[in-house]
Amino acid sequence: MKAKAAILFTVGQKLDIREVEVEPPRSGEVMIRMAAAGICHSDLHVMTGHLVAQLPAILGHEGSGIVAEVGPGVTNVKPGDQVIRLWRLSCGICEYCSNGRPALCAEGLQIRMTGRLLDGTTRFKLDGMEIKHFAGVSSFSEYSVIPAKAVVKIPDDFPLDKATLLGCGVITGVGAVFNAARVKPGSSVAVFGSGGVGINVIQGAAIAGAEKIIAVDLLPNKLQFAKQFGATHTINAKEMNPVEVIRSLTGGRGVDYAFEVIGLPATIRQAYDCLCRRGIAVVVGVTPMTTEVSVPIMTLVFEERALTGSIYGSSRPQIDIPMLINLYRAGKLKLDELLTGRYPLSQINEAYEALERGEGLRSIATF
Ligand code: PAD
Ligand code: ZN
Repeated sequence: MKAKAAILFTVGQKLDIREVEVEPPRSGEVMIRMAAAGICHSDLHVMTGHLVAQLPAILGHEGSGIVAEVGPGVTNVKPGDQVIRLWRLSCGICEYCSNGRPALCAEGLQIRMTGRLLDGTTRFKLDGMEIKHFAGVSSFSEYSVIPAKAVVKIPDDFPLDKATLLGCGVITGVGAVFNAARVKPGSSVAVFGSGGVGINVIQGAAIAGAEKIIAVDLLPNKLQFAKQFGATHTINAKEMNPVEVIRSLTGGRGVDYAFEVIGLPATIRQAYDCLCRRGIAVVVGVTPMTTEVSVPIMTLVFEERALTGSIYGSSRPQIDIPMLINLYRAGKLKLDELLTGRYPLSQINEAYEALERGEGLRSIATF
């Protein structure tokens, strides 16, 4: 089967739209006809070399579509089902899966590091050349093949464009609040970075019943969005020192929870510095893999502050995605307002340029 797809051949280049050959799904795999794919900063990190991936690869790790074909042994979905694709495969039986932390499963890491599916091969070819699967998803392709365990079936009447956003931005942001930090009602929260993922930390904190939600960004439009999604206070870090303002907004105490959703050592340190005693800082943003951050032992030990990370919202997608769908249907989770841009696959580079300029919140590529 032929499909148009956006390929990254070399770090620093734009995505190239090419027609690739997609092989049928093998045992335990499904082929998806993509409906939409999300424009997330993590793909941009791959294009700039901040995040390492095997190339050439079809990028994209947020996406939704319809099952076109299933390989032998697949029982959880059938052709015609609407699905969301997960960028972290999990085996379901290892220590981490059993403990409710499937994003830490080694099976998913294997696909992420090799760019090949579990049998060690790829389903994409371009003129006979092997093309890798980014994050095992490669959502920037009209058709792609993925392990059946890495899809979540969603209701037939759920709009696929909105569903796309659940697959990374929403589950990562809301999940960091619900699963990693476990934000309590009445607590105070600071969020560094109000982009596509950070805005979901903000709305997650609002759903969790936080009393103060302080959004930090450099762009006035993002801070405007932050208010719309539940921020009670906003700070433009270009104009003032966010740590000082957060301390003064909390009467000198500091916040219970701080989230870093940018991916910079300086803002990770700011998130830690604005905590109260026993406060928790959760890093969601991705920095280059060799980056290190230091914090003073004085506050780590004597104030029992915590610094931790959250991958894929520390979520259990088969439980959390249906929960997010229910929250949307109950009018509590904003998805309509989150989707601020649509680009045909042919204009995917323009979508990434708009992301770099800081326009909108979350965009999708459509097929
Ligand atoms: P985005 O570009 O939509 O948002 C980033 C935001 O940070 C923008 O609004 C910027 O204006 C703002 N910003 C940049 N520098 C600063 C600064 N110094 N101070 C305050 N604000 C600043 O990106 P995104 O929301 O798609 O992704 C955010 C990060 O999260 C990125 O590093 C991405 O790779 C990471 C991510 N992590 C996971 C995970 O599982 N941990 C999943 C998905 C994305
Ligand atoms: Zn993402």
